[in-house]
Amino acid sequence: MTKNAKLQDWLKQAVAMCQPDRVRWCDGSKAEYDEMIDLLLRSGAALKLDPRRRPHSYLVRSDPGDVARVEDRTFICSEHEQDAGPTNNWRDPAEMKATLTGLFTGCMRGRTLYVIPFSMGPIGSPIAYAGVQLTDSPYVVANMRIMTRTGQPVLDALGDRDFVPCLHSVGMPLNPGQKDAAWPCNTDHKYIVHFPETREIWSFGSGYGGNALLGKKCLALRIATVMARDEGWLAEHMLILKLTNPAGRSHYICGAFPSACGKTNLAMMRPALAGWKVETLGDDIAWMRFGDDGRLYAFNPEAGFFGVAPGTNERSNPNAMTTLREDVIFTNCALTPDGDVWWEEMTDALPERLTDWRGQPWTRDLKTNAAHPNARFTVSASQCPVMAPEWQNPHGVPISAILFGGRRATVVPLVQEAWDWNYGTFLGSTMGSEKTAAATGKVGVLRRDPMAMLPFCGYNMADYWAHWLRIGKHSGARLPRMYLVNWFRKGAGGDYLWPGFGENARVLKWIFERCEGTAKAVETPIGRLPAEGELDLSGMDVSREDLAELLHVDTAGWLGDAAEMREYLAQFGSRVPTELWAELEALENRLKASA
Ligand code: GTP
Ligand code: SPV
Ligand code: MN
Repeated sequence: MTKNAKLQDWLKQAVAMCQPDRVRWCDGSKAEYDEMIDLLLRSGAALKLDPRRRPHSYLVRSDPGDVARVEDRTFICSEHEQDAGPTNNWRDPAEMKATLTGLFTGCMRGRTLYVIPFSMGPIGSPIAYAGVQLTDSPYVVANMRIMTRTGQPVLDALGDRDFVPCLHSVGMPLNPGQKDAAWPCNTDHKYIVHFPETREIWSFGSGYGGNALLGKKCLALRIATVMARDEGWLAEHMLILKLTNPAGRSHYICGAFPSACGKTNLAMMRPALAGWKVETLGDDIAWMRFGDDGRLYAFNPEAGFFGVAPGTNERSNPNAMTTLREDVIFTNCALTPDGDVWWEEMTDALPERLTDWRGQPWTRDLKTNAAHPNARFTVSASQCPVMAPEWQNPHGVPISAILFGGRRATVVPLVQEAWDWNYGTFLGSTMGSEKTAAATGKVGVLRRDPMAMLPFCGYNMADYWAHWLRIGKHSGARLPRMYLVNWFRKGAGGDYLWPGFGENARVLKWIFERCEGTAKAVETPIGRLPAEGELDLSGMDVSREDLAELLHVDTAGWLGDAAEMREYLAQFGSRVPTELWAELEALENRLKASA
């Protein structure tokens, strides 16, 4: 329990508004987790997988209308519209509070309100931050226990300090005697709402992922970006990995890739190069601060992975497959006849018969997805066989390089290095990626996704770029090198030119050796690319033509992209830092001069 006055007051108000039948403080125990799972089993939301195949693991099926983040229902309610910026949905905070108060009034009738104190970052770490989530979803309680540090130790460390209040409801009150839905949610009203000035989160109507596990995107990104801006640090949609060369030297690398664009896979990679080692520190979010030595130190505020299942297999991500052997919550995967899960590309051969993610019989001649494309696993990071021992270091690890990358079928080469922080910030700010199933909407459309933060920045994106540029001017800073990478370049036939996954180690090796000062690069109008023979391709069968294409500087393509970037930046008006315009102009001039 706690004497925290803010928590007591807020809880009292929330209970009065939501009118739950019961209030329950979560202690984060295994017994409590088992109880939540039991509720899910009994409601029909979850199935127990065969313990001989997948011990202590469950398959949960969501409502078919509640399968991903809802970006069009995500709001940043700053006092001034300009402070949310053109890429966020803005509503007046007072009006939004009134709307939400209407929706939340009585919304937990017939249900239990769970109080989940959680810490983003190791409990008691000077750079961790606490939140408290109130929710009526046992699925959320179970997932939060895996994804964050929860329970009494969080309250003890919190004392009477401040925290981020996170109010969540699936938005489906129960009348007396009314039968509950297996996956309760609200079809008509979904609101994922952030109040950046007062640092509050209200989420209504969805039980899925980033909509409902409020420590993740809502707190550790959208609200944290605002705190980071005010306090001089960075809250980013980035993986953190440790790369060690055969001689035993290590560098830590962060990478920003949009949703479902390869963070988990890169973070857990088994390198294709003998003697090289990758260890994982985080797969989705990094908080970074300057250390006394002027370096940026990153740590992962989460304690688990909420990872994309489709595409994961023994070849693409063997470490994830090991992580998933037991104690996993799978959501929206398919079910095999022998009581295990399956998803697209899990096995080379398509199973003959399955139960699909909706619970319908599936046969391979149907040619539909058996698992939802945004099917996910929730699993504790401690189960990953390649976690770096220092992943829970309360001060983080010093970062040598930052990668930016998206899905680009054309134009962007396999890797390019920025000359300096400002150009790297420009490359990150203007990066594009083809949309994935991680959010609702049309898949495959190219959109600008600055630093992979388009859906996750809690304030005006242009001010966020200015913040990045300010970080680069930190006195005494010894800044990481910056890179743009692209594993998703396609050939004329529509196939990926680069094998990706473990083979990405070849690119990481070049980056490592750039950090060490030993690898050579060639200057091009778009940045520094690996010099002839500098990318280690030993034991790999990529054709000369494909390689040429992967490292080709597509001048016309880049000029077209630059024109799009100009249009994109223009929508932010005078808030765009002049440095970014200068970088764009210089890029265009270099491209024209080389054309
Ligand atoms: P979020 O959890 O949504 O933030 O995603 P993420 O960035 O962690 O993406 P993840 O690593 O889960 O990858 C998403 C999808 O991309 C999976 O289906 C992977 O199989 C696929 N993928 C990852 N890395 C590569 C790669 O190097 N090449 C190719 N072709 N596909 C990849
Ligand atoms: C993402 O969409 O970037 C995710 C999954 O990491 S979710 O938690 O649903 O946001
Ligand atoms: Mn993510």
